[in-house]
Amino acid sequence: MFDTLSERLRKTLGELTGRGRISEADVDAAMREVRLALLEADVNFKVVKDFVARVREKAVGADVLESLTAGQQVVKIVHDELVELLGTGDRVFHLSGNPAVVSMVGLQGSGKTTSTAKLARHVVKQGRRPLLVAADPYRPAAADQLETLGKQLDIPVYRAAPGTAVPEIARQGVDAAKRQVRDVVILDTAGRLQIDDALMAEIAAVNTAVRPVETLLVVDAMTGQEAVGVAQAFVAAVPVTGLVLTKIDGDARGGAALSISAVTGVPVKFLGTGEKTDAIEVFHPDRLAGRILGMGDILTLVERAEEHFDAKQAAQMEEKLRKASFTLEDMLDQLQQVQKMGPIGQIMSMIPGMGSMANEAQAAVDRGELKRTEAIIRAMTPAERRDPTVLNGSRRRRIAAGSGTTLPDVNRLVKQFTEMQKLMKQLAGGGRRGSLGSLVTRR
Ligand SMILES: Nc1nc2c(ncn2[C@@H]2O[C@H](COP(=O)(O)OP(=O)(O)OP(=O)(O)O)[C@@H](O)[C@H]2O)c(=O)[nH]1
Ligand SMILES: [Mg+2]
Repeated sequence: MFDTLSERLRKTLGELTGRGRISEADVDAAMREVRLALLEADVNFKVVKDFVARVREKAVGADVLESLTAGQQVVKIVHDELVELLGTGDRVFHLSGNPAVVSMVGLQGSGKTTSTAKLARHVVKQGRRPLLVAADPYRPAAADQLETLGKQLDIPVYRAAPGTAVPEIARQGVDAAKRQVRDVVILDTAGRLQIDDALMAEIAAVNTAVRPVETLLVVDAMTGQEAVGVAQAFVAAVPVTGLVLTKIDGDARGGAALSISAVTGVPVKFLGTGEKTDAIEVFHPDRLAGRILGMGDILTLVERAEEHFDAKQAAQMEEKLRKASFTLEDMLDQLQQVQKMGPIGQIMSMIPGMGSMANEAQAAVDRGELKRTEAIIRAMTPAERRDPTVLNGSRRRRIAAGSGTTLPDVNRLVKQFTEMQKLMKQLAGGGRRGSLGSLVTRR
């Protein structure tokens, strides 16, 4: 998501920074591009209008244009305003109360149940003991889905007797949490196909019954401008305290989701970045702005690495890289570790300067190149993995056949690896440190 927006903004802003002095006309031309880029990304038109006006006002203001670094300064203004736009409101996830009650609301299929499980996992990491409550009495399958997720995560799920009214389910859930000494209750409420008065009254009644400290509106970032109206309706019916934007791993333009905060004043608190229960990020507007503007997002990358890399293994890997004793076997390990962190394109876009390569890298993965590399290494004997110089023609043909690839594929990989090894030896000689390993172990 945000790829096209990101690309266009990078191009426009790159042109600004590439220049020595800039004029008011240059700023105006750039702002026209920024405006178009935002509108094309489906950002709400009023939000765009205000945004561009604010940036322009600051950019043509007193000292900026006079300075020799005017281009960079304008980029900084765009960045800061983007952070401001994305970061409306109080983003703290409040978990006060015993139990702290969190209610998940939103349209059907927006990702409430998935996000309930993700949040539960998130609070467990903070040392809390959540209880999930299936507060959707209309579809038994909904409670089953939550129960399955709860089992996976080893988190209890409360189900009321069939026919129980939703506010009563919520009350019973809170009582159950007290009995089971659980300190957070997350209510997974029923989906709404569209804004419907009866169902709105129902979530309002839940709010009155159990007074959630957080009422999170779950919004599918793939829905367009309509999402803004939906959010406004929810905000009018219940005191929504935060947004969870889901499916930002998708390829929709995403601008509408980005506008909700600015229009409603409700802060984004979490992002859903995939279907699995670990695909959740605490929302940091500065990091997203950095990603959109191609400045990378090292902090999120390090956090993901810390979560998915084994620190000891990472240290060993770093040692090997330093001594240039890194083998194809290690490469296989590393490939698998990196893939645990998320889709390659997503990871690359967090590395400063790599943003523009993210799409190509993801496309390569989608074409199955990573799988091919893995298959080739797996088809080698341990001795071959440690020392690919033994790979003569017949061994290479055997590996190609064994991995379902072609001889040129095998040759290419061996060549790439040999070049990489040469580079590592040079770096090792220069005593420089590199690799993700050092990112992880530095802390
Ligand atoms: N790619 C991706 N898929 C997601 C994300 N969050 C949810 N999904 C998928 O979206 C679909 C709907 O998710 P649910 O959590 O069941 O949505 P819901 O709001 O509970 O749906 P109802 O209970 O029917 O209203 C599922 O297929 C999820 O796997 C996300 O962040 N990324
Ligand atoms: Mg659901």
